[in-house]
Amino acid sequence: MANPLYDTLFARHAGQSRPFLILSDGREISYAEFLGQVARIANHLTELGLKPGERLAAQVQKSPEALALYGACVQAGIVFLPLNTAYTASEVSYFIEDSGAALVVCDADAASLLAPVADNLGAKLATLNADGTGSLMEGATGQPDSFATVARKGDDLAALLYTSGTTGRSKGAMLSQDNLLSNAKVLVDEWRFTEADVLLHALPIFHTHGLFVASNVILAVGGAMIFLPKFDVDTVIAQLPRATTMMGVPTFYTRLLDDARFDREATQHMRLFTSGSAPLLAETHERFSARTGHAILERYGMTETNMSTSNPYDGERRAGTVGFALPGVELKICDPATGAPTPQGEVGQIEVRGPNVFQGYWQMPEKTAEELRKDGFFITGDLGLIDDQGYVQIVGRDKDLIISGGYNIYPKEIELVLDEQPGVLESAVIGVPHSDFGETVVGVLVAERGQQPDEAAIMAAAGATLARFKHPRKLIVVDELPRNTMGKVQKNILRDRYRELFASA
Ligand code: MCA
Ligand code: AMP
Repeated sequence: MANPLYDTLFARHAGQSRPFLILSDGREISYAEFLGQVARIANHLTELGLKPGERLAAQVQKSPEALALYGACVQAGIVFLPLNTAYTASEVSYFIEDSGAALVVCDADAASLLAPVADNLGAKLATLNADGTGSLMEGATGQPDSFATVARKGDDLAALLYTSGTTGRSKGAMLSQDNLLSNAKVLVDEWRFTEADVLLHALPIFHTHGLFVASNVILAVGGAMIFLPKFDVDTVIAQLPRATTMMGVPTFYTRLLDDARFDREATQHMRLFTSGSAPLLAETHERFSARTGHAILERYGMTETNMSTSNPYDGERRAGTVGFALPGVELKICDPATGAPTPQGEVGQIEVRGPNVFQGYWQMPEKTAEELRKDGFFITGDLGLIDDQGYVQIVGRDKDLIISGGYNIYPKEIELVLDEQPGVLESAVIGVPHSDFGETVVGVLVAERGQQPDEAAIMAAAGATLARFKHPRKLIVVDELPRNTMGKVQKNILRDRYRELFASA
């Protein structure tokens, strides 16, 4: 095959008048129209001088054009680098620099801030707005609606997705065509997707969940997506009657359960609800079943591994578990200290190997070697066990990570900002339970002797550099941080101390 990912997900739908995207205003975009747009953008990217293997960084709102931009990169052999729309200019400039992106695509509103950054780093800049306007689409208009697909091999890179790091520096996870394709095919089979499916798509498309798990699966079968700009309870309930399936993070489901309209009748036509990106409480799973009669299918994955496990489509979907390793994926539980497999039923670090596992971190061979073993097993940093029926349970994290509403937040990145503030001697950032987001961020500060940190000024400083979802929801000043005999801050003690703060917020 010339370009396995493009040929399998996109090219086979050429000329099809079936709807691919259904928008909330009722407008429909057929596969044929979508592929025409993909080709026009691919032609324009080539005209702008982008070469296969170069990176295109996109910080754009969710829109049909933004998804077509992903397709255009696949067709033109360009490595797609999607970025969270909440990232600040200072966060984005790191990604542009680290990836050596040749083109930055952003909203016109962000262009004045990002243009000098791109210029400094030798990258071009184009704009794409939420309504599909902007210089990218102006350049694409009038281009031919066919494009000579660039040949790629299965191990060529298709995407670069940045994950935050425990050291505070984000790492670019290199995902090959085969990584994405193998996972899409497995999920289609495991979750029984067909051309008849209509997926309610309310996830952002700058992460694995919304971009690859959801969109690639639908593209692989030629189904349709109700493509919503964002998650909103009223819109989801209004659009639900046309859908057959929905994918979400736990916050989607707890918010829906808080609405009395979301009941058995409203969901009786649905075939499947899946959940992932963050732990789904067993209690949410049970409430959902009691209310709707549907057992949410929980699965587990990572940016670096795509999806690794899933509860069964047929058979018991066990609350509080993430099911079994997917076909082709090997999963083992190992002692974090020695790497040796732990006895069945005991907690250890989850390691996975398979065609789903990424190619390593972009230009970080040491980091890659630390987390990706020579034998191909990836050390996830998640702690789990395999129960007596073979279901994988995630019981915690070995990595210092907070997951808020499905977004990952690495405390180190925030601590580095807090530590720099006047009057702050040191800080520890922790995640505490939050009734809506699952977890939320709390910053615990120690003041410099005789000083009183200015909380408002600290929050303003955090706001200047860090995306809104990373901001501490509360700052607490303490006399000292609890430490163990080795001098390491005992975050578990802090988490216990403040666990009720937002538990019923
Ligand atoms: C928005 N805010 C957040 C979050 N989202 N704060 C913390 N955590 C968040 N996740 C901020 C907003 O900027 C706003 O700030 C305030 O919180 C309240 O916003 P709200 O209107 O409630 O938020 P929302 O716009 O409704 O968004 C919440 C959301 C959204 C719908 C849960 O965050 C979301 O779509 N999450 C999905 C994330 C996802 O797709 N993750 C997959 C990545 P202010 O106070 O200024 O108003 S993980 C992945 O891909 C792996 C591989 C996997 O396994 O899937
Ligand atoms: P990311 O790095 O954004 O891809 O997030 C991956 C992390 O999300 C994993 O390492 C887990 O900690 C977490 N995660 C994903 N799915 C689940 C799940 N179903 N249950 C618990 N944690 C999950």
